Amino acid sequence: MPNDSNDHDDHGDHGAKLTRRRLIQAGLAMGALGAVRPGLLVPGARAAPPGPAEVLTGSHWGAFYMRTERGHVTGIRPWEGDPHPSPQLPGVRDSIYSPTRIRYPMVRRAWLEHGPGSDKAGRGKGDFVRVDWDKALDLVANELTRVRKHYGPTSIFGGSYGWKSPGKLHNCQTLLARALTVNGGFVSRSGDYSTGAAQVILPYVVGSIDVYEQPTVWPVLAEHTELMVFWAANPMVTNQIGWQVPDHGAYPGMEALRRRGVQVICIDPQKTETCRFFGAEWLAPRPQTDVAMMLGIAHTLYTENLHDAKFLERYTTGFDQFVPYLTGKSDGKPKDAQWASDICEIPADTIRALARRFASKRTMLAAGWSIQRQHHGEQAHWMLVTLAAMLGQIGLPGGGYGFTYHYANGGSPTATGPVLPGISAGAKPPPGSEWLEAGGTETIPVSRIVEMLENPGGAYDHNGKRETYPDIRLAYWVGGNPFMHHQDRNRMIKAWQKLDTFIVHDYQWTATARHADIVLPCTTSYERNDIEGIGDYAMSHILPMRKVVDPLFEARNDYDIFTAICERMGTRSAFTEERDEMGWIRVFYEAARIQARGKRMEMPVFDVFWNSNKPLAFPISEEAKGYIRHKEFRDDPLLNALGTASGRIEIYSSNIAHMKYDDCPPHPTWMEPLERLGGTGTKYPLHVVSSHPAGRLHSQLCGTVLRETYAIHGREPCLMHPEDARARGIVDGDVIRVFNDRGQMLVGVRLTDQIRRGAIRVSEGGWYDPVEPGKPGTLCRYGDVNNLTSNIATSKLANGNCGHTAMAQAEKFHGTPPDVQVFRPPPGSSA
Ligand SMILES: Nc1nc2c(c(=O)[nH]1)N[C@H]1C(S)=C(S)[C@@H](COP(=O)(O)OP(=O)(O)OC[C@H]3O[C@@H](n4cnc5c(=O)[nH]c(N)nc54)[C@H](O)[C@@H]3O)O[C@H]1N2
Ligand SMILES: Nc1nc2c(c(=O)[nH]1)N[C@H]1C(S)=C(S)[C@@H](COP(=O)(O)OP(=O)(O)OC[C@H]3O[C@@H](n4cnc5c(=O)[nH]c(N)nc54)[C@H](O)[C@@H]3O)O[C@H]1N2
Ligand SMILES: [Mo]
Repeated sequence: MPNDSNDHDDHGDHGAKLTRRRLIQAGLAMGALGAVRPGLLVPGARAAPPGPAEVLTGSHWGAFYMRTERGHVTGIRPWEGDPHPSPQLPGVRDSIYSPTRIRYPMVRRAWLEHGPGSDKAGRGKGDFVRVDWDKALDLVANELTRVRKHYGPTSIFGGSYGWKSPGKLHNCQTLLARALTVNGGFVSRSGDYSTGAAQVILPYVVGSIDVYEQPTVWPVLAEHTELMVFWAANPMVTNQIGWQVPDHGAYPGMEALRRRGVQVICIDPQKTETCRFFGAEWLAPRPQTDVAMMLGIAHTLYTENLHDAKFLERYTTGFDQFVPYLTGKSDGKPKDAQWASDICEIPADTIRALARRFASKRTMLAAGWSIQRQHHGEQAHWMLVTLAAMLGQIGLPGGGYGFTYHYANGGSPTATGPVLPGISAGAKPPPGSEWLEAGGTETIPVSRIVEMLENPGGAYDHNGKRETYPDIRLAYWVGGNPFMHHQDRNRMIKAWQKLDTFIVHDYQWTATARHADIVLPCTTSYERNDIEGIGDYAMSHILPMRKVVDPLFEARNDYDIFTAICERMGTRSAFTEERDEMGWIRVFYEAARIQARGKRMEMPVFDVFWNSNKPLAFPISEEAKGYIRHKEFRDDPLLNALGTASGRIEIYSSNIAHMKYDDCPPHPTWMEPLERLGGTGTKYPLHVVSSHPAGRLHSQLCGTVLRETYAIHGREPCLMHPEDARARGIVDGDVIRVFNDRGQMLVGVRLTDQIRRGAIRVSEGGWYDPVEPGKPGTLCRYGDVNNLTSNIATSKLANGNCGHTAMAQAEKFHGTPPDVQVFRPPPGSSA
């Protein structure tokens, strides 16, 4: 891989890669490196010594010590350097011993007895047979060989997306890509589910994907921002986790804003934890109508001459092509506050007042990502940048826009440390083989997997190109849960029948593992040695992740599983480069040490670091604490031109105009989504908000004790406004059935006035628990919200997922609801 991070092609990577590159460049430009104090770095300057049997490690939830007694983890305690430990830590410990652990290699009976492609509709029924590791590995190696020989590398899908555990070596997705690469290639994917639309459109608008880059840092906001607008962002909840090990630096950042009494507005169908933390103003537009609301604000700015014409002139292009649309000159519909109000249900006066307040104050527009995980989601971030450009505060301290204040603690000042390398997908790509760098022979946009399975050889449009779907026979998934994360579960279950073979490694019986033909049990992070950085943006420490306990049952490391498969395929040494676990960890550390030396910092020798049981800290420069996004561009737009066609912010994009897409016009535009609250022709009355859960990470930890803190009658909670409930004869605590034409599920209802009328909230990540597995349309007993969502793509430009596009109906469930089964292992699997 040509980059400093080694995950291929997903947001962690884009995040780490671009952020780091930017920052390293910024650091060089600012002379920050020269300012760093040379000398020996002290591991974990702030850490108190751990107790006798406590091992320091970490994961998506932070760095922590695990206490062990007789080889068993009996306690978990956050690392002292964590300013805001995640309340999910008890679930992290429990995940090791959860009854949902996969214990042994398992093969679906029909597949084992009758071969690949047998009884495809039987997937998900749980009829597994335990096999020993040798047999399981032979089956996998032989099947990969068979499929490749008959159908070629483009018949194997290895683009396995998801939130695999951190760790520079046990990065299971990169390990899968590496194993498939050394054996001749595979089909991978581009983009991710998080920012599928925004990361494709923003390069046309601001010249970079932007959504993973460092925004103006929190200390600058605390000093300069007068009005902080969280637009569809809930940083109090979503900053709990990081792609690497989170530093939780956003929490002291938010605390500082609160202390200074900065005005905060939250624009969200829910009165979020963030809104409550700040005691903020809550504005609850109809979901999916934010672009209309932003246009209403823009119209007021323009007609009241509150927009910054000088900024628009100097730093943007295309405003004059956008104005006729804004004023209605081009289509007869002025996008004024009243027009916007009719769509979004925020009063026109409030919209006008927002425009005046934004313009009169130093305003930061901090947007989350749900608004682009919707039909035509590209428009949301484009319009938000346009609004910020009209306000003219981009590049000023505390003003402009930011897209990562809610994610992985974006806005934490970045330390001046080395970039820790990790395992790469292609051992050593021969010159000219760019496909290796992309991590696959071919790629599809990540969320088009169902279309791909439905239309082998079919053509589709993507970002200006005409592409063809490959003909997939075998899919291999590690470190992700597509039977949670993908939309329209029932359509997906049917599409999955295209596959001859589906292979999964996981440590828990997710719905994905249950739908596999071959299931291999892997270790958790706490059963292996690894190394990782703390803080996706802060990059404040390097963390030794020492093994806490031995692997449970027959679990093996993904690295060892792939090594054994490659051994059988004759490619072992290409895969391992003759290194074992500790060998790799040393290599990564030493590479960082050499880089650090180049920055006049001396890291301790590896053994000292490893045995210290402490993270190694890097200094944060004063420059980093004063970082202002787009300041260089503002200072000199010619010398520091953006990476767009014009070098400026593009409010009109000729590149997009050339594509002539009916679902992505060349300037920000309000377009009706497939269905919405208040939409004409929309069949069902309730908008389903599938926000990210406060009590888990997607589906991770749903199988743990944490569930008891939120489940209602053992089911996923559904928030509903009391008036919506009354109209349906529903009372608090009822089990209700939520349904639409795509699917149905049971959930437990919680009535609250902290969600707007007409919207219900069921977090993504609930485990899919079908009453009749394999049967499309069957009732889900637990509450996987993707039973209800649509598979539609955001547009031909980005082909992003639309997890936040769903309308449904709800009714009281009469009779005895069927027991939830999904938190018990499938029959026969614990023998
Ligand atoms: N409706 C709706 N749907 C959504 C969203 C939404 O907002 N609304 N959000 C979307 C977004 S942004 C995302 S990122 C996705 C998340 O979707 P996923 O990332 O697929 O969800 P996770 O539950 O994190 O799944 C990760 C899986 O990896 C496994 N795993 C962890 N570590 C390892 C390891 O070391 N080895 C192996 N082999 N397995 C491991 C875990 O046990 C878990 O099963 O969901 C998307 N889906
Ligand atoms: N605790 C926890 N933290 C996480 C995750 C997790 O699973 N658990 N997942 C991580 C990942 S992978 C990602 S991608 C990020 C996700 O970050 P986001 O995509 O920003 O998170 P969401 O929860 O989907 O949405 C944020 C807010 O948008 C609101 N919202 C939904 N629809 C609309 C709308 O149409 N208009 C407006 N104005 N608001 C709307 C929701 O009510 C919610 O409060 O979070 C990360 N952090
Ligand atoms: Mo995500």
